[in-house]
Amino acid sequence: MSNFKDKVVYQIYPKSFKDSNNDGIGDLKGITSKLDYLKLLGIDYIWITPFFISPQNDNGYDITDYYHIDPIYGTMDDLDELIKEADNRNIGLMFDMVFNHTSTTHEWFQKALNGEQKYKNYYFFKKPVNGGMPTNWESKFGGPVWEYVEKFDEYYLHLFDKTQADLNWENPEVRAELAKILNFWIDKGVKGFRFDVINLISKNAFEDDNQGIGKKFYTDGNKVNQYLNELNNITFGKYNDMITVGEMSATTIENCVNYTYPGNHELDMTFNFHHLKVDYQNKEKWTVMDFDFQELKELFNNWQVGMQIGHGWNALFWNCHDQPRSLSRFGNDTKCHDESAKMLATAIHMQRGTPYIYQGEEIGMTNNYFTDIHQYRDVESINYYHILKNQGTNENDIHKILQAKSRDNARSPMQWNKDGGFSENTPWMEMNPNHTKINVENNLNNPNSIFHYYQNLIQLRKKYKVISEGSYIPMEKDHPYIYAYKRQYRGDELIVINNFYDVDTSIEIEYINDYKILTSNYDNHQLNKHLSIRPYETIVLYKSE
Ligand code: TEU
Ligand code: CA
Repeated sequence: MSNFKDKVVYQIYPKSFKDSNNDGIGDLKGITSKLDYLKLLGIDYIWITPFFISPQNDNGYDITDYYHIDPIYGTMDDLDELIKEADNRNIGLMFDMVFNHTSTTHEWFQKALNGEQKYKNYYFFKKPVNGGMPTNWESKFGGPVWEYVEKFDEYYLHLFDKTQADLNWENPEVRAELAKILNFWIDKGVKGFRFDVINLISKNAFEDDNQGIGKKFYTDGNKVNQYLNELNNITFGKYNDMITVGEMSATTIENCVNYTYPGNHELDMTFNFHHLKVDYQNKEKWTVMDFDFQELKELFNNWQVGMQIGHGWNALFWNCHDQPRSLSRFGNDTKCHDESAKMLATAIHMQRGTPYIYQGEEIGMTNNYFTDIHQYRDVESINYYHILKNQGTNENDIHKILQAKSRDNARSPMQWNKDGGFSENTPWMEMNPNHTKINVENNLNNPNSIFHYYQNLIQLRKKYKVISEGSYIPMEKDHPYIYAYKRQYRGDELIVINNFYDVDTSIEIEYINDYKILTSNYDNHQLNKHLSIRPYETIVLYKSE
């Protein structure tokens, strides 16, 4: 466990970050070439999504070989150089460990298909039940979770794509193999791990789900804490400078406290996604709806307070490679582009937890608004295009849904300059045409840019312990436009005020003259007890005893 409270993590989706050899696909050398940019931003860690050998059906979350780099991303020498150059800049690398499943092209699965019992036991092969599938569960990417293998007259389990077979963690040999992979990368100089859907690894029972799609039988399962504690003890937990984060699907506060309570020796922090479902109509992702602001505030307040009471720790984020761009979703990506980007950044970075910045967020990248299915690359988006089509949804409505919800909104290439600057070749996915204006170069040249605002937020975290260590107290719970909270630490206090709407509004602040402004996305403030707040305004007030 390292001190991760005053750290900031930057997430890189390597395929779309920077292409060094002009084949249209981002790569490791591309990342190395941009380390100075990341150093300038001020981040401490880079989480890189998987670049291991993979058929790329799910862009690398389907791994064939956890020890080798996919040639599209470079070589082991390129990786060694990246680790060394990052280390020279005091930046640690976090690798993404996809341990719930492997690709069906993995040697273990291939041996299983050849009938080797040892390897069949690495996965879940089950006999048909009443002549059909073992359970009625549905895959996260649509369709059933069971794939039939004729020669065994058995099905194997895949919670995600049918080329991503779930590993059987009950089998101690599987756990030993996974620990070996972690230790291999630790020896290479890796400083942390992000664990993919790690709360799905313990399957409680294989029964039909009469109310849902099967989640309750494998989410936060009975043995997940035991498995994580075991991994911790024999791998990263032996070092005092490792940072770990678990991606938790459909989890609870109570479970995330257990995963991150320091005395449990499991993980440093967890991602949860509840705040990113407030624009799901009837809990259904593939719908279009304005976000429910009151629900968003309630979720933030409950998670912030709940994790604090339990001494757990949150990973703070709006964006990742699985989510549409927050600026298009919770802000205003046209008229109030810069203001709302800065407001959203503040709302998250001042919370109790460790902030994660997803590539392009720091320059205000937006959704892509694709209009043709051929512009999409993501397996989930393409599957749901067909599912919605089969349900009779018209083409136009399907596009509106994908424009709002597709993961590809986050996966278009990084916008380095007015010409793109990602690659000299046609990129694997189209670049957003707004790169002519929204790009790194413009951000670096403008002292008031979103980039410089993020840079300042990171510097403030390093300077003020109340940001990294303070307690969290909700404010203005019922305000229709404002999300506000206090942070307190040993006589220091912050008041963080965020207007989520394109409206003028106000709030009352007692003893406002005791405070100074730490940061804001507007200037010319009049600090009155009755504080006027402009559209998408954010203000952080600070006082010290
Ligand atoms: O994602 C887990 C997950 O359940 C969701 O985020 C999912 O991708 C989608 O949003 C459901 O609507 C992780 C990875 O981050 C993702 O990229 C992988 O596709 C997935 O696991 C499988 O490994
Ligand atoms: Ca390349």
